[in-house]
Amino acid sequence: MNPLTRKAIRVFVFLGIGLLVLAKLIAPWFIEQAYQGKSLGFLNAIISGQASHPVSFYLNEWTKIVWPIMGAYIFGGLLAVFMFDVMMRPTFYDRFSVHARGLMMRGKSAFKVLIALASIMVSGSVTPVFSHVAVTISETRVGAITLGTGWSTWDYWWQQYIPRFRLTWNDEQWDTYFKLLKEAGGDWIRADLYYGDTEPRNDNDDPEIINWKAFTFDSPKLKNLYKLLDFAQANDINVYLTYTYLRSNHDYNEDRLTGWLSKEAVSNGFPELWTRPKDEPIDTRELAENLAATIYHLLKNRKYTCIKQISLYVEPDAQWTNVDGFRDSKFLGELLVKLGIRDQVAILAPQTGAHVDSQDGDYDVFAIEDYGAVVNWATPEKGLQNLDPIYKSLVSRIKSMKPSMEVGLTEYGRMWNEGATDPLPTYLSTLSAACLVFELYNSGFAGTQRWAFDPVYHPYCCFGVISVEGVQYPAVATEVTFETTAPIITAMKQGAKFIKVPQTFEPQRLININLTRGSAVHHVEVHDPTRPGKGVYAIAARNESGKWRVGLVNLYASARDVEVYFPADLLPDSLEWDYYDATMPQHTLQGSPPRIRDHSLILRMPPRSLSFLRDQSVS
Ligand SMILES: [Ca+2]
Ligand SMILES: [Ca+2]
Repeated sequence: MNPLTRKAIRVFVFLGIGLLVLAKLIAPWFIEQAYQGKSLGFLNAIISGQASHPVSFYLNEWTKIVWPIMGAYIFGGLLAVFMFDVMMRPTFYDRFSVHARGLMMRGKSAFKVLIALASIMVSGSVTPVFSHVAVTISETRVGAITLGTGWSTWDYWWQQYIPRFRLTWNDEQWDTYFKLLKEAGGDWIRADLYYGDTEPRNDNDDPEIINWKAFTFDSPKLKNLYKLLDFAQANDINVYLTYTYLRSNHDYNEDRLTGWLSKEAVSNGFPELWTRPKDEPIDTRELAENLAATIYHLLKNRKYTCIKQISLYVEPDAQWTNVDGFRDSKFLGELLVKLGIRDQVAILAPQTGAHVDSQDGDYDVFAIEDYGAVVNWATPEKGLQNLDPIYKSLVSRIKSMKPSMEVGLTEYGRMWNEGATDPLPTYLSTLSAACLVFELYNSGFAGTQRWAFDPVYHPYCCFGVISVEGVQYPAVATEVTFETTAPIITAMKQGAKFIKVPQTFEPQRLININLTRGSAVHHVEVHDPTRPGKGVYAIAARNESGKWRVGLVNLYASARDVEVYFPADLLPDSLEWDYYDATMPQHTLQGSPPRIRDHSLILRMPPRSLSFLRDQSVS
């Protein structure tokens, strides 16, 4: 039983006892007092016939009406408790409250709302049909996308069978890669480098004194990095630059002495490293010196303004021993201060896969990865599960910090699917990943990067959004295996151009182009009548021009109507609707959303779909 109903029953019982005491003990005493003229004046006046009737007559008359009164109380009270209990039931209450909210959103006065609701109850239609989802956008801001939304890119591999294939791309391949990268949207990407490419031998024995002559910034090995940075610079894409691993097997195998910073390589006579055991830098300060010198060159000599963040490690907890993503940021910060560029580039830490709490260090962006969230497609109404609890503490800390630190998700994309069958998982992971992105932006995250804009990933796991011409994938694959990767490497060597994997590329493109850097994220409330009500996700952002971008995810296998309420003072006057659904089309689909009436519009979301409403107001 509803606890409020239990309370109501208690109130009913106590009132009943009170009424009984009043009727049996207090009322007769009053009658006697009044009979003797000792009571209050107006009561005395009621009993005016003292001469014709004895007091016992009045007491008898009273006794006759006491039980009908009590009976009416018990009957009426039980009915009221029952009605109260019905109203408190979640489905009724939600429908009722949605209707009330709908009336209020349309600017009706509280009195009119009350009248409308009372008439609904009296007329007997006590369960107004609101089977649709309600999304209410508030004027309140909950965050801002200051880092951006985009991709991780990846050039340096640890597997023995994956060479630095970007070194072999011809101009046409680069063109198709950049064309797709541009089409895919995204205004924040990761670029990686190998320290051995800029400092093939340690410059000297002192990590605090840079011997510039020992650095090889003109090395052909850096051609790919410069190509990517040039593209980012020309297309207003911000870049986060990092060392992917402590070594690149391809470069290391060509010149093993470039592995001078790897303790294992040095102490074991520079052996094959492709089995990738955990390794340790000889001196983490040397890695910091390499990054400081390299970033100085990129900012000052090559004049890149697109590089906004740098980081010493990716997944330090998983890839290395005896490094600390927070601690080591301090020495890096000191070197950047000495070079006079500390305020020109942000330090990102710790960039871990296993979540840790923020700690002492010199960093401006707290970055983590998420590959743990899951949707069970047999129970979509339960929504995204297994979200890391650290998000909640991060958000509260962001809000309490002054100035607030930016929090970014630097890798995500592989979402675990329960209850899904082939070939849908390729798409469904992107759909559930969209829920994760919405959830994080609604929590105050400042940026997200999807793993990865790279052709060697099989799309089955949802990592792959681009591929190469002429390669047929088997239906199912694990992350990256020789069997799935070798045909792609071969095709690339033969000059195959890049193509998109529509069912992952298109929905991610929708996310990227709509949730752009500089957007403000507004509070949004989703009411989904299907308990527990998490089958629909929403985000409401306003871009730098003040235009709304409203994202909606329908996790259900059936179409759902959603009513979207805009704040009364921030109404868009024209909207366009892009969506991608479980039919897995080759392109994003477009529909015409109905016009906004009384602050809201009703949209029919296709089954398992990602939708974006784009504000086209001219102002
Ligand atoms: Ca050095
Ligand atoms: Ca040095």
